[in-house]
Amino acid sequence: MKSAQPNLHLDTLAIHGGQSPDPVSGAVMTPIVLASTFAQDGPGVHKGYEYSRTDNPTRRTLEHCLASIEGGRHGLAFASGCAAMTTLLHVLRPGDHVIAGDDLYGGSFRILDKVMKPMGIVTTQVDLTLASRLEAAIRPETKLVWIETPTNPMLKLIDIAAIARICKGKSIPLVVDNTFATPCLQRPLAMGATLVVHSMTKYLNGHSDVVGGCIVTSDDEWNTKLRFLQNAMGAIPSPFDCYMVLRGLKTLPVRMERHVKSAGSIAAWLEAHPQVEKVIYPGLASHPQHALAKEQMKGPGGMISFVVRGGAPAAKALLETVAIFACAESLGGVESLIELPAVMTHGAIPAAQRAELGITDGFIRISVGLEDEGDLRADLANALEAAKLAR
Ligand code: P1T
Repeated sequence: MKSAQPNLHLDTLAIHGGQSPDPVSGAVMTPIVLASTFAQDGPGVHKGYEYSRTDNPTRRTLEHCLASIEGGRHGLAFASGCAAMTTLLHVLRPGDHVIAGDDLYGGSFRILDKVMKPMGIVTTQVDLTLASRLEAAIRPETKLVWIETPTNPMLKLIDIAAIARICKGKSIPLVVDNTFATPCLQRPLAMGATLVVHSMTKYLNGHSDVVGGCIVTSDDEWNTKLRFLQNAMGAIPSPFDCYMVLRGLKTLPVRMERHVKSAGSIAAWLEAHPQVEKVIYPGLASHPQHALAKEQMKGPGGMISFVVRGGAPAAKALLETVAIFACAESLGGVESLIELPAVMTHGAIPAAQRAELGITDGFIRISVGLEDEGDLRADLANALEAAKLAR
């Protein structure tokens, strides 16, 4: 069976990575194998598959594709981004210490704070925009460093190569949540990260119709541990969802190009709008890490955060007025989404911590979709007019 070579370009791997026409029928698309179990010629004599929690042909194809696009040796798919994270964190033992960035998806924070902490795994959150802050936070029992970059929702950037160098010096594995950037814009493994995680729910699937997650690594030992936990804990995606993500991945590079282009022009337009107090987008010269964005990323992404003048009433009016943007959690789909992190995606973060980060009542996050850029701007202009009148 011919299979795509790993030295091909990302655009090719997104379509062919881990895939080849079905040897039985010649079907060019990966079959969805729904079987929960696989016939064995005799006890323990099988064709590589025993039971679908352990391994499944559709999932294995997706896992190969994910590994190929992230430039890793091993890919593992899970039922959600949170399932991927929870499974990974179960490698740790009571007494182990985690250092995480200070700005994380609310659900990721909740796993560390409400699931792992009661199990004796303590996390220290540090603003790692200055990589040197990591060293001061490392303890003898630090077993993992966990970062998002760009972060959710503040869009802060963390210097992956600098953090990876410090981690390597102390033999601490570095996990990078690459959900916001995708491998199209950022390759953490090539910059020294040990593991990459994704919420596949977002850009990788790209159509807001699957919840999924994944981990990619080139480390054989990590792969063995994670594969054990993937089977033992069982937080696996369905074959149908695996097929859907494989299908979505084929257009990932094309979609990312358009997300970046539209987000760039909408961010600049928002920054000039009188009703907007502040815009955060790594592609703007006003972003404190604009230089790092250019160095570390191939493009500044499709996510924009901004503060609307007028606080909570203005934000409420804006989110109730938009017509093309949907007021909804999540991101990375073909359709544009708008949300209020303080109430929606980051409600799990304590109010004081939110305030310290700058997640105020007028702080809005948008996921720029693939609609006509002018239509999106007009939709925001109309909603910003409503925000101006709100009190
Ligand atoms: O929703 P799930 O597939 O379980 O993925 C969790 C997750 C992990 N990492 C990052 C960076 C994320 O943004 C998410 C999910 N985020 C949202 C639902 C959101 O609207 O931000």
